Amino acid sequence: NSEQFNWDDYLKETESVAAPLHCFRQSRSPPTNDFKVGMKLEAHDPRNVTSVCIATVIGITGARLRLRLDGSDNKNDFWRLVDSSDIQPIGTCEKKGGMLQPPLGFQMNASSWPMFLLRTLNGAEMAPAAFFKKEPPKPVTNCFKVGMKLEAIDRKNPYLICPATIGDVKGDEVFVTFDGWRGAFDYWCRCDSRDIFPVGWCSLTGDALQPPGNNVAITKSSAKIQSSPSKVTRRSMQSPQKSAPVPAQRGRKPGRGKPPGQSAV
Ligand code: MLY
Repeated sequence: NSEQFNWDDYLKETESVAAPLHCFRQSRSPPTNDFKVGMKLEAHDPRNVTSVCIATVIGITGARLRLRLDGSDNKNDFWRLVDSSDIQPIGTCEKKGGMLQPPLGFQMNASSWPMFLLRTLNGAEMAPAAFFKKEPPKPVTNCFKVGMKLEAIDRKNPYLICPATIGDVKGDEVFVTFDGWRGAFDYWCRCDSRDIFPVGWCSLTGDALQPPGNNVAITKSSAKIQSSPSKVTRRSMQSPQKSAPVPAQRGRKPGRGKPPGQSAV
């Protein structure tokens, strides 16, 4: 499919360069993901990081796991790389002298936790220790430069990995901007964040890289649209992947690659 997003073409069209591999805290070749849906493991509660909880693998996506904490609801799933230090085999916490905790928002009475834990672990399919990979070392310095391209997790929609550009660099932090999305999803993160990946990551893991946003209807001449977005504009802001693919714009300077306009939702 020639309409599909292609990094080589996109880098040429935007006259930009990919951030070098050594900038990232990611393994050179993505770790293999041997986990299966239904397996249980221990995970730090993202909403209460000092707690180690029981989690179940709800889905597999590339080198990441979609996880849900046992005893929690289905509205707080989170994603972790198989080489994340946030996850470990069942038994690790106890071995270290710790105690498994109920997740934040445990749906039952707190007093029922010990029994819930016993029942949860009884007969559970536990992910084998060999499935957990060692977290890669931190890069020694922040070697990102403004304008470099990368693939980044959309933190508002963390199942999505998208083309992005370094918009700013400050100390150990970088400003991740999402191409074609008018700033609505941008964020600062540490340069050693596990949420950012080198160009080509998704094609190696089999993840579906999102195409850049395409707010192309919005230009300086469309002042009318700015005060009252048309249906078309709204649709293109919400889900670019559902509208007709628009080829990346030619002849633009490196950077965000899209004209200023209305911010996405
Ligand atoms: N809010 C949109 C999703 C937008 C995703 C933007 N990312 C790819 C930067 C929706 O719910 O459809």
